[in-house]
Amino acid sequence: MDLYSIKMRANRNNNGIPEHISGAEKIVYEQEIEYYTSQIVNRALNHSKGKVENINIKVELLQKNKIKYLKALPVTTIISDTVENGWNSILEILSKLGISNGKDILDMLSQTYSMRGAMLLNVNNLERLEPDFARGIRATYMDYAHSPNEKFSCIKSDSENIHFNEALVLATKVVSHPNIIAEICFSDDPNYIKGYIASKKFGYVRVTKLKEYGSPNGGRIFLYNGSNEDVNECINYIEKQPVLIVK
Ligand code: PML
Ligand code: MG
Repeated sequence: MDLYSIKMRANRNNNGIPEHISGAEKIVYEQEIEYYTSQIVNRALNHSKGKVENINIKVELLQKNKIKYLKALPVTTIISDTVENGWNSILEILSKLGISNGKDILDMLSQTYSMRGAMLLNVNNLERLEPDFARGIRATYMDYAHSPNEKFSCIKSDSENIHFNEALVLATKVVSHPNIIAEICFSDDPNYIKGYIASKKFGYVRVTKLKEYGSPNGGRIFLYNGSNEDVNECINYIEKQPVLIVK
């Protein structure tokens, strides 16, 4: 049975500049396209970042033999009672990964707040590797694998599950690339204060508090460890390689 990618992006005009509000994607069977498209359009219309003005939907047939299957990263949770403790836990994991400039890396997170995608950062010299700094790198073409008979069971309606489930897919895909040593993320949703650091070595480590409620700040950094000649192939993998995650 054919699989299709559905991608949604929603924005509103902010003095002539499109301001990103919401994005989502699924990989589904043909008979599920209508159902999931309406689910993600609804999501854009009810986003906590406010009213959207433009919603773009793209539906594409995928070549089945090009899809890569990956096992989801193992998940652990660190309970942080303050924002400071939360970021300190992330610093500790960075240091266990052999990354000694963690503080400088975290200082760069504020540059991601207005970006649509993630920063791709050379972990050794802190050089930004995205071709377009305002856009960043967008991880796409990924979802959980499901069977055609599962009858939409992979939709979870509460926002905690949506954030977590989508982030686990993204992180599993991104850190599966040999040159990505880790990903650091916290949500830009003002109602969601959790984030994570993901790596092949320690899996997906959730941190329960990385900001205060109400803050619209959030972003992602992919930490790149490799030669400059391999950057394009890595970006291509993150943005274009279809991946399905098996739990
Ligand atoms: C986002 O949705 O923008 C990021 C989600 C982070 C999810 C953290 C978690 O709950 O594990
Ligand atoms: Mg988000």
